[in-house]
Amino acid sequence: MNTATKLGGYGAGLAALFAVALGAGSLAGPVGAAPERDDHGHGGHTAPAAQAGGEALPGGLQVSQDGYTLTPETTTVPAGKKTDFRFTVTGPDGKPVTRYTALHGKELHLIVARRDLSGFQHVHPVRDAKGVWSVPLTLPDAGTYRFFTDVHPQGAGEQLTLGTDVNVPGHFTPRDLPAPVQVAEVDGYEVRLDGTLKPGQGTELTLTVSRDGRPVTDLEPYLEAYGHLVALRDRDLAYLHVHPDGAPGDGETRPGPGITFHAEAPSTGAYRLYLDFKHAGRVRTAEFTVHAGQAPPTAPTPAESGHGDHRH
Ligand SMILES: [Cu+2]
Repeated sequence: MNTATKLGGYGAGLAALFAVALGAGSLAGPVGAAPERDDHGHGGHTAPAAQAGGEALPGGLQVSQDGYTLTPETTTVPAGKKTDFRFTVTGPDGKPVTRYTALHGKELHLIVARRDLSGFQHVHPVRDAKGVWSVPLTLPDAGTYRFFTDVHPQGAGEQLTLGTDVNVPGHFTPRDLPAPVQVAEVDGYEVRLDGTLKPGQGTELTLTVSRDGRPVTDLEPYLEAYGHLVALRDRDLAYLHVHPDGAPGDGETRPGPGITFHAEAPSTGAYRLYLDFKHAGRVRTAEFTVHAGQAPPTAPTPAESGHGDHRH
């Protein structure tokens, strides 16, 4: 009894403290509290953590995070025309960032996908001395695209995936999300996916590359790995962090046919996976739809078979 009362009191105290902290955060937020600029990622700017209810958001959902903002020079690009896409990543001081820590051998990775998860591209823009990034891009079809930058500005507490929408005007025909398959084909290669995504839990995914039915055992290093995997959540395009297991030259990792990754899905639902791999001097992308958690609609439960006309 006594203990319960004490615990209750303790809990109430915590709740009160939390409420005070939230109040302070929301008061300080809009004013911009200049003195506490971040050296620790989320130290100074308390507002984002408080808004997210204490849980870290998946990457790619925010155009601005921890004081760093993705700023395109234009958010409209014509369909089917090669365009020099230019942008900056500005820091907490409002100026374009010019110092980055490389990730997989590049200062910045630009990932592009239309919001229906078609039209994937993974490119590496070049930066000028003033911090302006540019890359020639062709977006073949109309629609709204999500542009992601994977960066680690020096001074930021962690790697950031910032996201912005870019519009391509014209008649837009949305594509339904392709059904899950275990083997994807690209340019005469077959890529088999083994492993499953699980909500809130890290799992291993292995992608095995073959060509004409024969395993490919001479994959070429691409971005300091034998494969680069991007995973996007259907509907909001949350960007998952996926890490390759092993690297070329570590004495253990073989150049195929299997490439293993660690991935964690932030929730149940459908995801689109994009595997970049390099062979015979070219980078190709194999794509998969996968479901984390709930069974995909292609596997009806026995209880539901009564729906079918063929039973009675
Ligand atoms: Cu990249």
